[in-house]
Amino acid sequence: MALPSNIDFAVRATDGLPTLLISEASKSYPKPDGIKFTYGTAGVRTKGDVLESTCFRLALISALRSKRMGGKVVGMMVTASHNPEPDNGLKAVDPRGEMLASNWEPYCTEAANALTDEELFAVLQRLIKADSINLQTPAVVVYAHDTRPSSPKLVKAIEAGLAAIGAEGRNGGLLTTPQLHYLVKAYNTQSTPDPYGEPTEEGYYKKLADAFQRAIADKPATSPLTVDCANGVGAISLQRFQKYLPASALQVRALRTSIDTAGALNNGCGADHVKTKQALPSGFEKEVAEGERLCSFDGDADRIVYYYLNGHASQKESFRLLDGDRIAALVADYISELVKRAGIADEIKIGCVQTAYANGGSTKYLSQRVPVVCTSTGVKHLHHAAESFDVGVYFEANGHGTVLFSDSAQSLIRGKISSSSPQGDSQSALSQLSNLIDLINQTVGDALSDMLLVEVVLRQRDWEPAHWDSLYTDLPNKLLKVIVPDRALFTTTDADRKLVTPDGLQQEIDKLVGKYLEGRSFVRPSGTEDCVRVYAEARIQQEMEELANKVAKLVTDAAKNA
Ligand code: 16G
Ligand code: MG
Repeated sequence: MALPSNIDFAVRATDGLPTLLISEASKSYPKPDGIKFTYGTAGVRTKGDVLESTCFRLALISALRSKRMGGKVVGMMVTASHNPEPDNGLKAVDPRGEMLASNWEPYCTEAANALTDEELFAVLQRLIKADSINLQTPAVVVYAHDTRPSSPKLVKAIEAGLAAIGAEGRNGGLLTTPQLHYLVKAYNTQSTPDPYGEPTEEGYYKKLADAFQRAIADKPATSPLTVDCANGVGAISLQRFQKYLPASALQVRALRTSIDTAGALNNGCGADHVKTKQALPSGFEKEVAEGERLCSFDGDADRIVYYYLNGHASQKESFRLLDGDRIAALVADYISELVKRAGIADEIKIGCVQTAYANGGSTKYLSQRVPVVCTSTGVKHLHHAAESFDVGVYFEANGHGTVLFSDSAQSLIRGKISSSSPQGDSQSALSQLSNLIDLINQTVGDALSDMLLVEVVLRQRDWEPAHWDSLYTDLPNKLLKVIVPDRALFTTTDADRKLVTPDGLQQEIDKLVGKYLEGRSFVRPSGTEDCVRVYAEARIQQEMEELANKVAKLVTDAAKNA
């Protein structure tokens, strides 16, 4: 006997995916022809005007992720960080506020590239089966976006995807990337014994402002801090944050805050500009003075670098960069000292995580103090490695980083704080560690939270930027971009430090590197741009320049001959 024709739909609508609803909605979000999307290091990233179908489809995947995680809230962030304004991107955030589990990334890539609805459903069905997802579980997704002109349209596509699959969407609005990560974790810990914070934008500001004021104790601000906001969303969050902090606690001068000026985002400013050009944001030479503390956020405010001038702005050599490596050194030293003073050095193992881009000078300095490990580029790798320590300090040289306190380290620290005993040195060190636990955004690198952390350490130590700068000496270094026909020819191993292919290229690089005093160089394909990156460092500036150029030439030749 033939089954009634509505059986198929009924079965799918109750036990399976609501494919009819998704197909209907998906008509408004066709995949653009000829574009191959990749969910890589930092999600999907490309031109903002071709991303609507990807946003629609990744909303479906995010809803499945939420179901897979028992209905916990997951996140989606629309941003292309430090990339130029016409770019945009999307990344998914797991319930603990971390990057999406990497075994889901290939499904994101395949879903984004599916040519038909049938192909899309096949990907989703495979995922549902492979991860035993119960489609009856409700799904909740919180999403937010940066200031790019293409962002509102992409948010609409996310909303359409969530509606089609029947997931609850919560719109976080205009937020920095780390604020979205915060929200995800805050929602999911709301009804636990140890809530991360109030799950609102205001809750985020209050948590940071309170922790900062406790951490600086009664040391008032002595000089203002100038912040380059990259003309991005960091300008908004910094301004909103200031309402929660008395000016006496921190004087901030916010520059590059033009979020509505077309083409201004990350243009001649921002953390990436300052780090890669090793120079001030354009125009700063007329706006800042020698010795002043300066810092730059990137376009979505998950990175920060500090810098200052030790001479007149007109002299190029006056520019002194205090990058992610230096933040790691400053913070690891300070936390180590607090842990010793608190008398818990035997119980708390502090470690540092870097990538191959860390300057050799910083690695040497840190290794003499704490265990240091090197991972592949990309926050998820560093974050994961940092979790193996009781206190894991991770920073990329580009300024993305944070500090993770394990659950047991947090309980140990907080459990030893006594409300009755007098405030001896060990008690004050424990309280300060507890303040730092609240001040630091432990989900992901956060420019605002990292800025406050640096300000606390400098203030507590009474240090000017020059003192911080004097901790160690950087080896001269350079990062070059090489455009090649196919960057996929370049594959790496050993945390990006060695090339596997093209055949023989690594041996040639090794031969070259051996000729330079303290020489080091490595080559890796970019995960966010269509290019290959070459890093080089050496004791002598001129030799380093030569090494960088010669390795770049080897790369160009190898790509041509492949
Ligand atoms: C992304 C990564 C960052 C990494 C950079 C490398 C995240 C959130 N961000 O911005 O960690 O340093 O890519 O870029 O993972 P590249 O692959 O183009 O050199
Ligand atoms: Mg960023």
